[in-house]
Amino acid sequence: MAHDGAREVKNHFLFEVATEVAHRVGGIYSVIKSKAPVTTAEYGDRYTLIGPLHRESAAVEVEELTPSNPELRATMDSMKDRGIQMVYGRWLIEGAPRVLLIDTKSAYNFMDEWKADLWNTASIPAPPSDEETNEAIVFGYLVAWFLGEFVCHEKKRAVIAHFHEWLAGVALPLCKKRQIDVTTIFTTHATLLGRYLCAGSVDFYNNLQYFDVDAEAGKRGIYHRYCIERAATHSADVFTTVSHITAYESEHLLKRKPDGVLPNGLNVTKFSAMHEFQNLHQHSKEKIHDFVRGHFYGHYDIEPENTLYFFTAGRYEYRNKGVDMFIESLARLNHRLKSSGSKMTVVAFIIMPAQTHSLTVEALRGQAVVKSLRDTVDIIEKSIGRRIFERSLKWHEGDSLPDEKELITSQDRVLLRRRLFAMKRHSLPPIVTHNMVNDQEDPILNQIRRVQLFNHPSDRVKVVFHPEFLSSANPVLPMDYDDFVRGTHLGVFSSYYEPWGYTPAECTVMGVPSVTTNLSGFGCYMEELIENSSDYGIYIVDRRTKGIDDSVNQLTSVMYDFCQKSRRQRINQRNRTERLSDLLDWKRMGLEYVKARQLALRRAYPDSFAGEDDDEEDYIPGVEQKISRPFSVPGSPRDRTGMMTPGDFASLQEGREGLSTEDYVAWKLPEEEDPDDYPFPLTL
Ligand code: G6P
Ligand code: 1S3
Repeated sequence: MAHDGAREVKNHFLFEVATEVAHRVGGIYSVIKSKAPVTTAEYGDRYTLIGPLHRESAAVEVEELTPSNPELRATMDSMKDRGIQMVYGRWLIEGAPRVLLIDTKSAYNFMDEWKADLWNTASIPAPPSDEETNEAIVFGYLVAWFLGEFVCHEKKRAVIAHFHEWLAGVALPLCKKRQIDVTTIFTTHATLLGRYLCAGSVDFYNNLQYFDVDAEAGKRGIYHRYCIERAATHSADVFTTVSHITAYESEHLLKRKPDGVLPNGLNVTKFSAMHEFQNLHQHSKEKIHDFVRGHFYGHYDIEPENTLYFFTAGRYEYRNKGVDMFIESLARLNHRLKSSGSKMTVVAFIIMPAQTHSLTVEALRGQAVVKSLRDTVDIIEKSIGRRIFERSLKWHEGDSLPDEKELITSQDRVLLRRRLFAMKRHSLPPIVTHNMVNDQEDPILNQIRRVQLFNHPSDRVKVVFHPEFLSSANPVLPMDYDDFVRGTHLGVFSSYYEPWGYTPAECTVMGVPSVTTNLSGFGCYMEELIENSSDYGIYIVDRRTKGIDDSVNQLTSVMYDFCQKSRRQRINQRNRTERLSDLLDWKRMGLEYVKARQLALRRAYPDSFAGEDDDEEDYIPGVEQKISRPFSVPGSPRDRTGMMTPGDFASLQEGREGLSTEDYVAWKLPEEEDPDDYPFPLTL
């Protein structure tokens, strides 16, 4: 929508609107939080994030401030005068962006009026019982109200409002209908229909163009939500999504071709010591060993030196996140390891929150008995030390040396025996660490039962299902997620529906190899960019052209081959994986956001760009150059590519006048090192 052109595009304001501002629910929180440093670096206090107020999380995440901008203050005051409560402040994260959190409950008295308006102006129905949609509507009306007021106070400069996901999208058709003088961007991180259709047993990707979208939404009781999502998509000046695969999906299910792809980045931490991440791996792995010792007590036939930790994690979407395939592949891996007589043990963790009552007594007991054993051994160790010392003091030439019979007293033996008896166990080590609300019907547990991975001593693959997000305050597995990931050897994310997929990307920046699929945004992104991504610890399973059985076999082979690697090979591979981090850094990825904003300004205020080239319309071209195989892989050319940015395969235009892109760096693969030069011992 072109506006009257009176606003200055230079030094424009940016509002980013999402329901997960200072409130973690899922992936969008990761996007806006990790992106904050680059966006605040570019905008300073011209950037404000807007979200619904959740008092509990705001109390810990936000420090309240009075806005210094008079137009913002005036806007907030006028809304407060009408009874709307809000909190403005600094989000206490890196980058410290300003946030405006609006209390939707303080506007619920307007809900019926707004629902009627939504129906009259946009023909979007709103059933009374869908609370999530009620929230989305009230929040959307509040945001439109805010933006409308703000541009009445701030008359000089342009305003960009960038909305994430349908839940924050109701304001988009309102901005358009009311002709509010802002330019808008809508980024979808998934489509509602895509998520629902994939969760059922539908051949989604081969039928994308044939779905009767209204009927499918109606059948699933989400027609009204779908209407909001579609209205948001079509009302935005610029429509984007997070990956090419979701761009294709959006085109068919939302009926608008995205203007470009904004892949998700991460805020990459660089350690001053190059190999610090390897040391951290070792340190975190020790903590996982501690958990395993407790969990498997009584059947502890595991040698830490020959044990590999695999894991999957994420929101509990059994089929979409590929847990079905992971478990089936683990069963096949178990069979292959057993029949080849492998000495390796794989402990596979599934970290997915489900409804639980509490930790199981057995899980707590496991950690407790091992702790008692450790305490007892410590006591015995100290008393042996004391006795050796005393005995040595009294030693004369010709005396015999102290032997072990004298050193371990009968009292020590009794103590130890008592601990050993406490460790007797008649049942197998449990699969799940918590009491599940719906144990009998839980899809993960049922799949594990079906493939009979019961942690039997003969099994080379053991399974632990932790149906709760990790936390260092947890008494059984006291580790935060990042620490845990660092300690593992391989992340496995065999998703069927995954618009982007932060989990494998997080593994990459921590130097942990991972498996993903060519149905995930991240997998496709890496496949496009890297010639032989498995050399870099990015394994991509084909779920697009292969049947499910072949895909399962491929995943099994990836895991089996990984088990054949020597420690030295694993260390090398982790180094290569970690070297890809810069590729995923917001410093680079954020450039696409810059381009999207630039395009939004150009569309709304074309007069401000008069005289410049107008080639904005090219749509998602392909990658021009790939990162070649690593130097250390024999027989590969060393034709490094330089200067690659995500813009090499997105459509949006480079920042021009009024936008500086100097914060964003071009990416170059770091030099490969000789593993023999590592400043730490390689324990082979
Ligand atoms: C890191 C540590 C090494 C350790 C290795 C174990 O690289 O710096 O000291 O030997 O991890 O690797 P692994 O793959 O066996 O866990
Ligand atoms: C979505 O969250 P999800 O796990 O439901 O958004 C994330 C952030 O863009 C994305 O990484 C993920 O693939 C999507 O599925």
